Amino acid sequence: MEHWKPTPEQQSNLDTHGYYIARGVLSREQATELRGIIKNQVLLPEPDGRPDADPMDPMGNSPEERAARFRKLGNYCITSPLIWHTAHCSEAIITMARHFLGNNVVLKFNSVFVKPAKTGSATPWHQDNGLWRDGETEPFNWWMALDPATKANGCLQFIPGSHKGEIVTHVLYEDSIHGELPRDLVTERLAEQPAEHIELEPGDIVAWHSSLWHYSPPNTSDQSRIGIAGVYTTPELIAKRNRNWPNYRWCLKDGQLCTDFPPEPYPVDESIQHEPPGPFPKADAA
Ligand SMILES: O=C(O)CCC(=O)C(=O)O
Repeated sequence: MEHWKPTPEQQSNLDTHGYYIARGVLSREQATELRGIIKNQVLLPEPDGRPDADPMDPMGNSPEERAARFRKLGNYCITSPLIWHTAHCSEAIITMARHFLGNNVVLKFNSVFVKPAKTGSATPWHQDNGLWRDGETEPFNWWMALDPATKANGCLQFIPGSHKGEIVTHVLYEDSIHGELPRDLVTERLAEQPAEHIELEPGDIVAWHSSLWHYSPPNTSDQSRIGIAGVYTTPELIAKRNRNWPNYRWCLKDGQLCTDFPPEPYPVDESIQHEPPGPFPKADAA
């Protein structure tokens, strides 16, 4: 496997702004193939789907209804061989992870962020490690565009430099979809430092520090904005943090790219904590 290292500009962006962009990590054709797999998953009705008969599924099963219903496919990327080998466990991305984490790399999280045209909702302002609540600051986090990601269709926004601060307690508002940074802090911060919009072409990635404050707005455009994301950690960091995650998978073992499919689980240490540290506090009680 080739050794990757950031360009001086990427390194300086990572240090000062908390992220860097790498263009064309996958070709446009590869990105289109991955997007096709995801669209099939999201849009095709269940083979035996009869939503009218299912009172727990009031949103229906037509392609339009399914498109409106999915925000995120958590853990989907470890179930799709094409996505796994082309992205999360590919030489192109693991060589970057190795630069930051060393010769043993374990996938911690994987997601598809679907953000459909017209109906795609916002992801609230957060720090990734503010949601994880495991104290990790070291992992390698990336997000890859499979559709063009633009201001119009709700690309990611970052507050540059915000990764240098502490991990802030995330809170829940009445309308929160998950824990988020306190909204008054975000407003104050944005008044000092405007957000940067991360516009990407299919196959480009952005990688950021786990403490970076980030967000994406609703998609009011008629273009979908599908992206995939991954977070890696290492066996040493897993042993150091008192928190277990259920979907660890080996990607790089002693410098060798793992080629198994299904991907090999990283064994969970039963002696460390399994349960999340309780619900996020309510915003007014925080
Ligand atoms: O895709 C999005 O809009 C949100 C992604 C995100 O917040 C993340 O990967 O941490």
